[in-house]
Amino acid sequence: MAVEQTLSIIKPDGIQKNLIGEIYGRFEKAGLEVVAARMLHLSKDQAEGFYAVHSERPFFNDLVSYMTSGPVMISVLSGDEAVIKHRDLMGATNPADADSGTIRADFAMSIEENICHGSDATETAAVEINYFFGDDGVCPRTR
Ligand code: IDP
Ligand code: MG
Repeated sequence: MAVEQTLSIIKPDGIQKNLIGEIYGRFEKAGLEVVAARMLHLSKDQAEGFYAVHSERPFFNDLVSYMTSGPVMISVLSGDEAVIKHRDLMGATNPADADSGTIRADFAMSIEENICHGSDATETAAVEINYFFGDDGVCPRTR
């Protein structure tokens, strides 16, 4: 199995619900390691840039408002098959479709306010990690 890195964001509703430890615990139990983390209250420019791929979607403005409504916890996770493992822990985008026991099924309110973000491929993970952490700030894998 390949060791990968992926970008994780606990969105404003996850912070509001005081779920950082709960969510990090799930990552750690699944064998993922937090190798970088920062809490930020995103500016409109930062949120728009991060979600630029969705700029033509009808929900884009609402998504940017939601993502800038409070602080977020941004992390880099490392581990075997980290991208898909993290996506599996999150569950489907719409919590109504998410498997039970996933983060979104357990905590999300709606398809928009869905608690967490995770990169969808190693290529997008590299771009997203660079967006928030640049070339440094990510520790080498420790085990
Ligand atoms: P993902 O977060 O599961 O990868 P994406 O399709 O990349 O899902 O969408 C990015 C984010 O945009 C979602 O996590 C959610 O917050 C929001 N979103 C996606 N689809 C909708 C929608 O149909 N209505 C409102 N918000 C949406
Ligand atoms: Mg996505």
